Amino acid sequence: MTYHNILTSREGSLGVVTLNRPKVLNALNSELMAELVDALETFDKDSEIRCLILTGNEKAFAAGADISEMAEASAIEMLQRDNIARFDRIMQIAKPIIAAVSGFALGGGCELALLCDLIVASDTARFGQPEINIGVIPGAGGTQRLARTLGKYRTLELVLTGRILTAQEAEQMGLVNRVVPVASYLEEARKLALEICQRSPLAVKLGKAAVLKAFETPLHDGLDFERKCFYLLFGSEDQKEGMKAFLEKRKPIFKGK
Ligand code: CO8
Repeated sequence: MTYHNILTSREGSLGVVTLNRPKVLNALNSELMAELVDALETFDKDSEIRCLILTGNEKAFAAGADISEMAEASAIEMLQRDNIARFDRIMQIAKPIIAAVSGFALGGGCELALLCDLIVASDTARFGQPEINIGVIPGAGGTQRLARTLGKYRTLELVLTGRILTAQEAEQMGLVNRVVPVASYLEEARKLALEICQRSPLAVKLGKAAVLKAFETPLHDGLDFERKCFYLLFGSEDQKEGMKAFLEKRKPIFKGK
């Protein structure tokens, strides 16, 4: 697939996807969403890639779904386009995705960041669900993922008033992993990604799956899933190598086997 709305690059075992519609603050139109899913799924299948970064530019991660594409759409047209189903496909990506967010992460842009596994924010980042200002509500997971992350009252304030959070507020509320100066947010995301890249890819994959399970299941089922993943990893060469290296006081070499 040729991409017109995103850029992709490989940096060793790191795959980077950059949203690239700067004139409209990376508004998420159908074409961009299709390209984004394709790029993430391609990196996910690539055995040399261990971690992904999703980013925008300094001014905007993404200012939401493309309003010009939706404004006159009927309910049936929205259903037929079903851009939101693409968010479900991003949820199926097995490798960790780090959102490197600067500037606006609003509406669908905030929901896209919330789909990622870690969020590194620049001190200029702004998070919010302003859909209420244009007569709708979040549609790509915002009400559910924010409620699970921030709790009922903070989420309702954001969803019902459209209030925008500063990066510092988002950090205090536990919405982001860290806030760094705008000059270094991408570098910080890279550092975090490279740390993950050095771990066993199998353990990383199952670690992500097990943590995400916590949002889907009762505790007992989540614990059951975690235990099975834990035992399963004893079938990997990486587990043998990791524990042997610890005992031999050297750095492990993980192969993802
Ligand atoms: N859609 C389309 N165009 C946009 C969007 C958007 N979401 N956001 C900004 N733009 C465009 C502007 O129209 C403007 O274009 P032009 O230069 O041609 O007039 C350009 O980007 C620059 O924007 P502004 O001039 O408005 O820049 P400001 O710095 O003055 O303001 C804001 C920045 C505050 C971010 C402002 O642009 C804004 O409020 N944007 C809309 C934010 C919003 O309401 N987002 C929610 C959209 S609804 C949604 O996301 C639902 C998601 C559910 C499904 C997802 C499916 C993909």
